[in-house]
Amino acid sequence: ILFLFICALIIVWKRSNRLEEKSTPSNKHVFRHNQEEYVDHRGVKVIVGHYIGNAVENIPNADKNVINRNNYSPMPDAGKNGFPVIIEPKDLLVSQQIFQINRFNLLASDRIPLNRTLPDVRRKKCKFLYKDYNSYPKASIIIVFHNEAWSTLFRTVWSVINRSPEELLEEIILVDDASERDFLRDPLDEYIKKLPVPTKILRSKTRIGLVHARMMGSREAKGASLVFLDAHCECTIGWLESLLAPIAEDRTTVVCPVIDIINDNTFAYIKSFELHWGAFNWNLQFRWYTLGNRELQKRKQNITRPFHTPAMAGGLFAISKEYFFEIGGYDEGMKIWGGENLEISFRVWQCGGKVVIAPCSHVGHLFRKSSPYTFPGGIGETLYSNLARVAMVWMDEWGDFYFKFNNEARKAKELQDVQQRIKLRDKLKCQSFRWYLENIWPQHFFPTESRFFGRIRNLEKDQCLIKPIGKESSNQPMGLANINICVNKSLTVEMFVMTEDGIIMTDDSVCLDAPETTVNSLHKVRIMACSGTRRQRWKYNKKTQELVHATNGFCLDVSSSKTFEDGLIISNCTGVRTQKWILEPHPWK
Ligand code: LR7
Ligand code: MN
Repeated sequence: ILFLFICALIIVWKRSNRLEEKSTPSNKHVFRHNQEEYVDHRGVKVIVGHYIGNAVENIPNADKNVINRNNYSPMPDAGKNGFPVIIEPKDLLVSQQIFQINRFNLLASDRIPLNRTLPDVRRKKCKFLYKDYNSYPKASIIIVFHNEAWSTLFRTVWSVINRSPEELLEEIILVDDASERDFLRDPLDEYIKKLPVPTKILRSKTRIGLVHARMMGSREAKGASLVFLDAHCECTIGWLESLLAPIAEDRTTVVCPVIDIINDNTFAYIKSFELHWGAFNWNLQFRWYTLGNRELQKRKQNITRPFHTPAMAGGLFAISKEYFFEIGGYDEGMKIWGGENLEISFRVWQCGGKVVIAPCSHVGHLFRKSSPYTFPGGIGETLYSNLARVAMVWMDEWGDFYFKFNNEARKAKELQDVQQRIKLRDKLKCQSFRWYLENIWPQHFFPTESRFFGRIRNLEKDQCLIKPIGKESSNQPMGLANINICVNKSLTVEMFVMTEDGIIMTDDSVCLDAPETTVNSLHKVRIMACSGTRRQRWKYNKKTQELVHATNGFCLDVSSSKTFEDGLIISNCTGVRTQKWILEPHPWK
């Protein structure tokens, strides 16, 4: 027996060694949120959820019992320190079947202990900061949910309890937005009684959506500050004090953490890029873009200091309770999901506050590729009527720009009554959207009076520039399309903005890019993330109709050579017709 026991020990020891070895985290890789493919902690290339997501379509519905049961069944080391959970081949089918319930790998989640460890992903300097707890506003943590899984919900809760200074935690408020799962009723009521931090549950009888649910929680909150979290987050050490400190300094600051990634398949905790801020594209979809220059410079001097962001992602932020209600809480004309993050961002900026990201605060969020729940009234209608409200109340002539090109939002607009919110804007004496764009997001790629906005058309070929579609739009050869095709494409594909500084950009902050200097004049022109560098400056000569690169002096040209199969290049300016471009302005208001 002793012999067998020793053998077992050795096997276990060997196995755990092997796992450790494979899982050594590496900081070499940087990750972006909406990337489909990334390298995980083990250095393995992963296509995010692709396999699982596709497989689910072909598998019969998961057993209803599984949906309604809490299957949390932890294995002590699963997911520890943020490592990925690997599902053995024998369990793959089951894991795929139940994937669709929550649109994440529930089998993996249910194996990870609610109190799993996570790495300290902060910069070293952060560890010595934010110790003056007495001066920070105590937090009511507000977590709203609709049909969340037990393990993700309570891992959120436990990560708050285990990694927040006790002195700063007033309470946790859970708001149940009419969930239909039995385990979220009595078992939850019983469970929260035993938690070491005062925890309440508020319930809505009808589905009210996240805005109303958060308002419900806020009105009940006793803390001097409100901290909102999605119901599938994991907080890392130091997250709370660094969120609250900026509020103590200036009560009109709204503070977001850096949002790290919890993989929807493996539940690996992946540190994300700190040099991004939040903004939005022409369709008002929230996006992460490279930090603006001014913020980058400030950051170089002090990497722990919170930096400005034009918009917040929405789910994770801290705000003074008093200030939250002073600036109008949320727009309660909004339904279910979507748009509220831009609304509160515009409102805070335009009405005298600020929105920042605190680099010392890291919180993981479980990113999914689709939404697991129903949208009463339809997902499109819900989202577009919320966005229509944002545009109508806060965006002035850029609201018109949005409606002009977005049919759904235009339809939704007719049904909106925004009187109360306009009144609020007047009462708070808020700035215009022009002020916001010029001062808070000068790198924006929206049209203005002093910019060209329209199609860029080649004289010889009768083709126009198009933004490459399909793949990630960045680092792609620039596209060209026949003019008859081009005018039928969507706005985001065929329209370009040319700024006074000669930056030719289009939706989603991508710019026309060529090397600053080049010996070889023939060179592909690419579309790249706007960087504000001289690679992306052009001059339009109205007389010759040439688009000349500002530093290398070559002309934008269309090549018919096979080596440049995509056509767009720079070449010696010779006055040939392929180097002549017509800037066709388009009305945008
Ligand atoms: O009807 C609903 N009732 C709810 O209570 C719909 C949702 N919810 C809850 C839900 O259970 C969850 O806890 O609201 C929370 C947010 O819903 P998600 O997780 O489906 O949203 P998301 O993570 O896909 O989307 C982001 O955008 C939303 C727009 O309305 C909200 O602002 C989310 O909070 C926001 N999430 C984040 O900001 C996390 C980081 C994402 C990024 C980038
Ligand atoms: Mn979420």
